[in-house]
Amino acid sequence: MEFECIILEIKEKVGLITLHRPKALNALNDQLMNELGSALKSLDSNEAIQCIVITGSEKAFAAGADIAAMANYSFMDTYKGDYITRNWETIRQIRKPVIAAVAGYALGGGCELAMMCDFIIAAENAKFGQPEIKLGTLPGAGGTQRLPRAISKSKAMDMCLTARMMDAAEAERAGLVSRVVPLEMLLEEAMAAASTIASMSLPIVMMIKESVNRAYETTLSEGVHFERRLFQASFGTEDQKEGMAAFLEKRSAVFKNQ
Ligand code: CO8
Repeated sequence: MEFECIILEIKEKVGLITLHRPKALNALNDQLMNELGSALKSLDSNEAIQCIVITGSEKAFAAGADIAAMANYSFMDTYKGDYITRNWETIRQIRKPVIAAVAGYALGGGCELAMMCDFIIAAENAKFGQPEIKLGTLPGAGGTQRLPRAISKSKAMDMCLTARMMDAAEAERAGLVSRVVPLEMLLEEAMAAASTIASMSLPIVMMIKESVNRAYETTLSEGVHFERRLFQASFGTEDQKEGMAAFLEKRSAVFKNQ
């Protein structure tokens, strides 16, 4: 499939998606979101791919939903028309890990997209924010829900109500991002993390993703129960036998994704 607003590259077992609307700081219009959804689905169903990285440019991961495209929408357009909801949740259906490699602005829908990824690696120049309040609206792709879970109610309120941006150092302190690296190291670091994940057993990787995500949706006792079932299920895989045998034989494991 031909893409115009994203670039899709396959690097060994990693799918790299680069958001690419440079003139609009990667503002997330319908076309970009459709292309992103298609690319994510195709990587998820590609057996050769074991991890996905989404990145943007040095200046912007994404400066939010496309304000010019949605400025004149009516309530009925947004409610009935599905214009700006289509594909926003596709990323949540992806079963393989998705890493956001964020440089520059991750604002509004851009911050929300990054938070929908499994973890965020940020460049030192990254800036996160939910400035929708300045536009007379509010976050619409999970910002008011994922930010409090990621960084506490107090900081989430502060960001959503004042529209202030959080720099990379604060985002790391607050737990929004897992690592901060110099800008020139960002892609290398994200691809190295993706390659490490891609060297593991894919079914176990998927179980871990499913189990960590369950922590957001359920009680502690239900989550622990769910985790234990998956732990038990892992003993039905060849890769668990291989992983433990390799440890005991003091060699590297060779996983077959079985
Ligand atoms: N939408 C459309 N175009 C944009 C956007 C955007 N979000 N952000 C930047 N652009 C465009 C600018 O209009 C400009 O275009 P042009 O050159 O044609 O005038 C170009 O990108 C460069 O931008 P600036 O000149 O403004 O660059 P600066 O370096 O001066 O400023 C900023 C960079 C601070 C990032 C600034 O562009 C800005 O504030 N952008 C808007 C940020 C914002 O408010 N984001 C939130 C958008 S609303 C949202 O995301 C809601 C999500 C809901 C999802 C719902 C799904 C269900």
